[in-house]
Amino acid sequence: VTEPSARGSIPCLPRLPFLGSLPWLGGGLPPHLLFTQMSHRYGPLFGLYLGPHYTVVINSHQHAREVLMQKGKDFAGRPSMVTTNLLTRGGKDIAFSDYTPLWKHHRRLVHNSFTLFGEGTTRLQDIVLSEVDSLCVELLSSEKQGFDPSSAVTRAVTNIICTLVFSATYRHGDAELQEVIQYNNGIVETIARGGLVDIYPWLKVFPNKSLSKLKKCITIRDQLLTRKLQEHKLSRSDGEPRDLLDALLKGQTGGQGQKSSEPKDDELTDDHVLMTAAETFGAGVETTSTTLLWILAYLLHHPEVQERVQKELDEHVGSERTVTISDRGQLPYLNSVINEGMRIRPVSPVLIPHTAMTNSSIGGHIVSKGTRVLVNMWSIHHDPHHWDKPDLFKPERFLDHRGQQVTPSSFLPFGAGPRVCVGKSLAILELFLFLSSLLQRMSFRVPHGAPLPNLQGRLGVVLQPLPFKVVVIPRAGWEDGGK
Ligand code: HEM
Ligand code: PLO
Repeated sequence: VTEPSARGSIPCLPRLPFLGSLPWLGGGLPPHLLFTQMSHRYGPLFGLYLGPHYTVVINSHQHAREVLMQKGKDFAGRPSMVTTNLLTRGGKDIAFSDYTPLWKHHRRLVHNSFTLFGEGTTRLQDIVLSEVDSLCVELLSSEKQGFDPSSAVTRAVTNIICTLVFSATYRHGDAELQEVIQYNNGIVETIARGGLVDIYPWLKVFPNKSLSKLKKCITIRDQLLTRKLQEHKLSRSDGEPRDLLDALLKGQTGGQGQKSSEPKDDELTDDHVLMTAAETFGAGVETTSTTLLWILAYLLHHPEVQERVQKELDEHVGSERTVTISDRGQLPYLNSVINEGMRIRPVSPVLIPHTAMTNSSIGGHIVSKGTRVLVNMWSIHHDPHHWDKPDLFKPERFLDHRGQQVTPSSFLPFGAGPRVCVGKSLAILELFLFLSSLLQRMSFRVPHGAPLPNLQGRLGVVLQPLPFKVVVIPRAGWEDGGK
């Protein structure tokens, strides 16, 4: 290991007082592409000033592993930001809360509750499979001329999270489900646009249209979740937790729920419970549905990939029975398609900012406490030194010559270390069960005369595909719509 500082300082963009490096960040490119471009000029590790904040940008998997894993604890902090403070009541959640003993306890509790519903029981799989079934029925009876699949996919994924978090399952068109979907869309639309506000916190005193929309959506969200929390407190028993809300209530000190009016430093308050539920929604819905839509978009571009997945499914599962998670080991090509989708279009092309908790170093360069660190997953997933023709969709890159699965070291779709995605195993379960059942039962085509989906995407809070249309063709045995 090279002594820190032996390598001199990290190359840094120019800066002006007050504005920092902002004048050099123009050009309108989204951050992940801008940073990738800059890494060609400054090297894979460079610094810049976002307003007053010194920020290091990481573009190589070696540095990413050092920051996220080897020195994970040094870099496990989160900066305080205006929009996310609004969203999380000042960091009473998991994703945007700074690294503290309470946060560690909180994260462990959420992680354990997820595990409770996942491994060891078939409950989670049953919940997912029942939504997958309804989605298949809906898609198979859809408009034959072509339709946008995004609302059906979002509804299915939202329903899974509603069951997990507060045991509600909604029927098609339910008013409360519509409300959840709408406020969530409102937050997604506004939170990333408040970008500037997060650089200059004092800007929040100016009227800001998207900030007020964000506040409105947060109010609606909080009313709904407070209602659910009250219902749960009344109907809760000492037995097994029914859902995430029950598990969190049980995890609060004493198990009876604390009054949020007199919180102690080491206790999970009702606010924490509420913010966790809200975040599980946001994270659980946006990421999974976006990934599914990206994979669908790529399958429309590559009918040969779709056929190969279906061939694999026909050989190992057939059309008679439901695919389950125990089939996963038998379907390496499908798993590779999922991996390739998450590689080529990471939902989170730049990870949530990390901050240095102590003085530390990256690649032998000194990094002082409080430095912000942005991990650019886009450039890591498109690094030509590690990926052959990185802009092409080639699922085979995740298979070796014997057709066995391999995981390249430059592949980190869920991050890693102390801040790794808490929903990782849920996400993998969902992606697998959705795609396997969909492709077992139907094929997707571009509607006659319609263009192929645009693959550029649009960066909001996640990187989303632009709307596109599909036609669904039932496969043999599923012509009756699977009812
Ligand atoms: C964090 C990816 C699904 C909950 C993250 C991070 C990434 C990620 C890249 C940030 C890591 C970092 O900052 O270093 C994904 C992808 C998903 C997915 C690609 C699906 C395809 C989910 C689901 C849930 C979830 C289904 C919950 C139900 C979270 C939470 C965090 C997180 C709470 C914050 C962790 C922390 O800061 O300690 N995810 N995620 N994610 N994810 Fe996911
Ligand atoms: C999505 C909109 C919700 O209303 C609030 C929300 C909570 C958690 C966020 C999520 C949003 C977007 C995706 C995030 C997730 C935490 C982890 C995940 C940022 C803003 C990723 C991919 O890092």
